[in-house]
Amino acid sequence: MINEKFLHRREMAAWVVAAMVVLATGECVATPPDLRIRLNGRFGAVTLLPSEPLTLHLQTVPRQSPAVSGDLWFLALTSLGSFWYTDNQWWVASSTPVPVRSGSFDVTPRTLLNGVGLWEGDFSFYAGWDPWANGLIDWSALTVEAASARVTTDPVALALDHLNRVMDSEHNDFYVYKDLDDPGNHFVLPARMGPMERGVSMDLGWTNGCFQGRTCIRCTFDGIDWGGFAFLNGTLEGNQTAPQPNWGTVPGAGIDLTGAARLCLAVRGETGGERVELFAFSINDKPYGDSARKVSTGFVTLTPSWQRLCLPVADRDLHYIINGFGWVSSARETGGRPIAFYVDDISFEKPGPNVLRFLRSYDDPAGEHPVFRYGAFTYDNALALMAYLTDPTPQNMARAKLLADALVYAVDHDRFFTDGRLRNAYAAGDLPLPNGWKPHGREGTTRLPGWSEPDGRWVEDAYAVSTHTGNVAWAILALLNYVELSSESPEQKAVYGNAAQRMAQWIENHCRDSRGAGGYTGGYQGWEATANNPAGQTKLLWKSTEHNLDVFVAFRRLAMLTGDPAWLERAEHAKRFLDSMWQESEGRFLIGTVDDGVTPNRAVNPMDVNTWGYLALAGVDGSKDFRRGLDWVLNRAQVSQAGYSGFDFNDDRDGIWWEGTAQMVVALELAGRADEASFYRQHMIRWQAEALEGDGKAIVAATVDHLTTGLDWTYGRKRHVGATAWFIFALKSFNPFWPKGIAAATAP
Ligand SMILES: [Ca+2]
Ligand SMILES: [Ca+2]
Ligand SMILES: [Ca+2]
Repeated sequence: MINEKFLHRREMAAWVVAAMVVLATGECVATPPDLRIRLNGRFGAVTLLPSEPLTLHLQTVPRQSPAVSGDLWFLALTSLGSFWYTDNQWWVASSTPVPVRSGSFDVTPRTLLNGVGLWEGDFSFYAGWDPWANGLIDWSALTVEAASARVTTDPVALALDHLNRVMDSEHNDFYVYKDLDDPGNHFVLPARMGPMERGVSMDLGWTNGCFQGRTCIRCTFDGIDWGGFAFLNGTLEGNQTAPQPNWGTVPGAGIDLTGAARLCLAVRGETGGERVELFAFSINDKPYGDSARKVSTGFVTLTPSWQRLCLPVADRDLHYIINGFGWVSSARETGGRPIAFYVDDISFEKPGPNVLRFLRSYDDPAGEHPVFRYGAFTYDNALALMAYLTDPTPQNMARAKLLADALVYAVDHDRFFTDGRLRNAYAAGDLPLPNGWKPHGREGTTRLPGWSEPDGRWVEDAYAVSTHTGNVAWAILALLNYVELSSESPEQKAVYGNAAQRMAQWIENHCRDSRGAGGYTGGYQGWEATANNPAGQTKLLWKSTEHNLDVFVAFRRLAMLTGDPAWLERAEHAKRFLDSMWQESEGRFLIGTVDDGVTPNRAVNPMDVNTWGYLALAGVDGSKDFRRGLDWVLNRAQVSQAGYSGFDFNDDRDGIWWEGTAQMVVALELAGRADEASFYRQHMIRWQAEALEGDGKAIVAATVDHLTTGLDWTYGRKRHVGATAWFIFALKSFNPFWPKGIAAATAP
């Protein structure tokens, strides 16, 4: 019985592979519709808890007309056999193919599965179409689309799914508007249309009764003449900090939407009966206007409840779009009556799995501070890259590569600096600015996180735009780990290694310090020099033990990668500072120095200098017993709270900081203290499953909101990419400083 199933699955896999091979040889006889499978709104593979619902939706992109002729199939391969979807019979178990439609039919988007209670195991879903309506699969002209789901209780697989979901959250579709300031938005410049450009207004941050998420758009028209808004890509030049309208006169300022199936949005009237036209691609008569002819709903009558409207766009030439959405109303249509209505969730059906991007650090779209809603911190993304390396499936390695590519892109495409520095954070969403946005004359520069104030000004966070030495060092470690653990070609590895060297050279050139015991200073703070900020960034003068631990390992490993002894000397320069911060009498590291670069800062006692101290230096420097640092953490930062045991960031013990707890687990495990490691690991696994703000997958950063660090930031009850990545390290006993072990790493 089991063997039969196994054989059957292999047969089916061969069926799909055969179809792919045929397609690759180009023997198709007709243009098939594009079939796209979404699982819970996501492309690709998803991992589910047994209790989690699964929705399987089919998107279709008709190439010529929605009516096609042929055979259409939907197949689910599962551990309990194969199932075929039929319109009347739901999913039926069958060992032979069952076509859902045979003949001529509309390939309309449809939901094929919407349920809970799937059994544990792997599920593969296929949609297949061939042009001969004979009820048989015709191998020579079969189009297949596949997606997979895994139902499991494995904590690592579930945690990785959290990273996947966050990584893809802005790229499952191509958004025009999701929420105010959402980094996934495009065509972000609304420009007035109509005589005198008056009589219309919009509130892009309306919060009452929205269709989806935190905000929607409230639109008004005063009932006189006509008017509306066009959502433009716009342009940005020189020192401008806000985009300017472009109605089709500027070349190189369009967005390529090729592959989009439909433009979909949600709309409702304030009272019902409002008459509006919704459209896109309206700029058709200008030299650099929309390449696509206008699509429009025509004038439609709104209802007081939300309606979902979709406009097919796949038959248009979408390679150069400057107007992604718009609306108008007119006195003639409204009978001279003023109207108000709402729009939300405006997106083109177009996945972007390969778009360069970083992960939002906190999965908290309703959170109080915009930089935590949307900022993708460099450190968290270095960790996410490494988390994928701990489970090197082809899918995970592809994601690690995309993050490595994003780091390389970031170091080469700053909007201002060309000296190898990274910023502390980037915007989630597309990493590059859109075409036509050229701050300081540069194209494709990286987007930094920000938000609009109520008066419309765009604001950025001082920490996010700064460059701290430790964050650069973590990016170097991420690239070095990718080079060591991936099977890239030597040429490609050199690309990542060279980018790591440019980052390291920035640290050496700008942060090497001769005061006191040497080492490297904290980095540079604030915004680059502009007309409003002529002084530019400020050099930080304090020195951090953590930063120097990161720099020490990064430089040592660069020396090994490049064979260049200069990096060894630089690593030793960091090491001298580390030696001065080790307190032999107490058996622990201090946090670093104050601004004079000499006087130790004894006001703050973080635990992670000791976990990182152990992970970075044990086995490198045999003259000190860094295990004593772990005992210091056990004695000074251990917290039991609400049934959980773990560690605080500092020694006031106001709650559990799970990222640090995971660091302790890795360190204790590598120190041979497996029982203690196992104890805290079990508490983390329970926290993953039980935290109120969690989803059974992510790690919520702390057991309390505003967990103190002793420094000028706190941790809260928010799902955190960094904590989730460290959780994966803890379960995999992965040391991010020396993933192959120090002995192996330092062998000649
Ligand atoms: Ca057929
Ligand atoms: Ca919304
Ligand atoms: Ca604390």
